[in-house]
Amino acid sequence: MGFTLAAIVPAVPSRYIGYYQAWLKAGHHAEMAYLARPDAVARRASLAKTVPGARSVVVVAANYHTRHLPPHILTNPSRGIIAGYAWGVDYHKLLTPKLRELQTWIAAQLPGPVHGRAYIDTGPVLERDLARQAGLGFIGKNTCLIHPRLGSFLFLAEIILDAALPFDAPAGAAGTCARCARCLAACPTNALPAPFVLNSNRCISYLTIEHKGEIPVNLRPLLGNRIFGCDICQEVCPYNRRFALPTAEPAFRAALDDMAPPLLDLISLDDEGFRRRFKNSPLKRAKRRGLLRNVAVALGNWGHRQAIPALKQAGHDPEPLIQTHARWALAHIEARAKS
Ligand code: B12
Repeated sequence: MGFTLAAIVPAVPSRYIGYYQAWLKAGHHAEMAYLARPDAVARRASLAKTVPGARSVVVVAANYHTRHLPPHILTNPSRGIIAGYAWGVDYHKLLTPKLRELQTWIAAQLPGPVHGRAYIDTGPVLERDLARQAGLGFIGKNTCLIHPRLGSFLFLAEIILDAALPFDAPAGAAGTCARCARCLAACPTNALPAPFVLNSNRCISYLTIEHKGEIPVNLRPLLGNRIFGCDICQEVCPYNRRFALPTAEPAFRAALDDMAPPLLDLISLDDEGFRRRFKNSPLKRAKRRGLLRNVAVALGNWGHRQAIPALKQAGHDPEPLIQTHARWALAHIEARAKS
């Protein structure tokens, strides 16, 4: 069905729920309040709260890697870099039907009725922890689930079932970061203050996708040209550099302008243009106001005079969030020109 990895594990309580609670207590979830809702935390701790009588979890991963962008594209400040997971078709749309199909198929193999829930990304489930338990990889210092022979460009998903399936043998040693800490050193905003800890308040992925308001002024220059999500902590990971293999899924492949579009093409998008261009794309999540906010910041960071006319126009956008960031960018360019 297109999944790269799969394993079946018993639906036991997570060993790492304490780690999750400490992360919330430290405020590392920023404004993602849904992560801290007591009912949702309880469901993360116990899968039986989601599927009564939960006994098995089928954990799957789908490789979405297509290519590494070359340094001259990544560092071209006139282009905005989009995170690899968002280059092609929205994975929720693509993989949810496949996951449901797998659930139906499993139910058809078993005698008697089977109840279950299938999730990809959006459920109250510790997906990385489940994938680790299932032996699909290990947790890296960048907090990602890393497969020792595929890297971390993997989507995770799971089907929780009340039936007892034959479990896969517990995985052996899966790999480790050992002494490598390139991800911590490479993060421009220091969003990884310690190994295995991600502070969303500083994470470019959070700031450019999930954060709805103004981007803190002190962090804007550090965003560089990342306009939707961020892969820096994965790009520098030796497991990805050495082992990431291209996915067989054509829906994840994309043209250069879907991976690193010229910023000036995006800043002028109106509502209709945005809707048309990102109809099937994960970028829809940021909405026009979020994406153009990010693009304005990246244009300010480019600092080129060529951006001035478009930014002046964006400074009068009906959307106040775009206005304020475009005005910041203009001031930033002027200040740089003077210095
Ligand atoms: C909220 C969220 C975010 C937040 C917070 C990320 C974070 N690191 O916590 C933000 C918006 C920043 C984000 C960013 C990204 N995300 Co996100 N995100 C989620 C979401 C919805 C919840 C994650 C969560 O609960 N975080 C809280 C922390 C504490 O939990 P955790 O990261 O899962 O860590 C657990 C395990 O590490 C476990 N654990 C298990 N074994 C071990 C061992 C040790 C030693 C330790 C210390 C811990 C540990 O303990 C933790 C708590 O249980 C999941 C989907 C889901 N339902 O799980 C996707 C998910 C984690 N995201 C995903 C992706 C693809 C991304 C991005 C790569 C997107 C991008 N390119 O911009 C970045 C990666 C940034 C990063 N380094 O994490 C994938 C990750 C796939 C993978 N291979 O790891 C997921 C699983 C979605 C999916 N279904 O594919 N994300």
